[in-house]
Amino acid sequence: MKTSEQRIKIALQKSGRLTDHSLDLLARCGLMFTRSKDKLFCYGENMPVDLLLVRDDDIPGLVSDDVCDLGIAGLNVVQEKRLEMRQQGKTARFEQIYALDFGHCRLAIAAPEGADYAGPESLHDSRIATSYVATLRDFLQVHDIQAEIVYLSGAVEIAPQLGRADYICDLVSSGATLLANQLCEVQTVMESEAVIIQTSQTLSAAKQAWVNRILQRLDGVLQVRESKYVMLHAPRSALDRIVALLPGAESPTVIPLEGSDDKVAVHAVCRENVFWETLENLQGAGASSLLVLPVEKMLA
Ligand code: PRT
Ligand code: ZN
Repeated sequence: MKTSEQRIKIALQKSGRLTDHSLDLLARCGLMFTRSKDKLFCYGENMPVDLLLVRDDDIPGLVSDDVCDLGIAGLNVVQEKRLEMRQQGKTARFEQIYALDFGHCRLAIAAPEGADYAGPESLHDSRIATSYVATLRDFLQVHDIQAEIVYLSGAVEIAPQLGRADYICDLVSSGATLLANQLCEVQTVMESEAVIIQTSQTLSAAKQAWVNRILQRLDGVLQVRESKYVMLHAPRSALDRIVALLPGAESPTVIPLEGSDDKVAVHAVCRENVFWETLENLQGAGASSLLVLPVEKMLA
């Protein structure tokens, strides 16, 4: 096997909404890379991992065709590929591993302002413009709706003004684009965020070991995102109440305090954000010397 075949290839969006978040996530997993001159390739300096920078729509296909071992893309794009292949009688050869908590949006149906919409049945015999043909077709089939799908690769939101469609089915995050085009969101088709996918192909043991390592680090990075390390002093008598107030804490460490029989120190990893209100409630329950620290890395 050539050395290049032993290196893991991860497909990422080259330039767009997911690019910075994806690169940042991998950097936080400890990956250091140099970018090629044409910016299509990043060479991993400290791990046998290379990044392929491509259009987001191509990522699921590259992983399914085994050109890349892993890929980071929006669930909307991943689901579209999966459904497109299923509708062609094929099976996408990738598995979805984690949701990555960025790139949040939804695929939604929108109608011109003032239109009557009483649920999916209102879509009967209408024309719906979208770039997400397979996902929309699946939605219409599930709801047993006959409608015409008008494929547009971009600028979907202007289709109703041009008289090309009655509805659109497009991604929405803030809703500002719909508003600017006098459109009103009427139906969510799917919620989306960035996900990491892995080829279903069996990898060599060495490659799989590296993939597992990267996924474990990714899991660690995602887990610590909201996590905080809380330290406080508590009267022994109020210990149960105080521990119950710690958000998402698992088995806190309780340490005796030198020279004090009735007070202990409590250390806990809280898997949720710790807000001022929580600290005030802890204080109200008798806690003192409260300290909240960010957690940088975690390995279960
Ligand atoms: O060149 P390439 O094909 O890679 O880029 P692209 O233009 O297809 O992708 P890009 O960077 O726009 O989006 C990449 C991914 O980001 C998408 O596949 C989604 O998973 C995710 N994402 C999150 C979004 C949005 N939010 C979003 N708002 N993708 C697109 N939009 C569009 C939306 O359709 C609307 O037209 O942005 C516009 C503004 O949205 P509002 O609702 O905030 O006005
Ligand atoms: Zn795209």
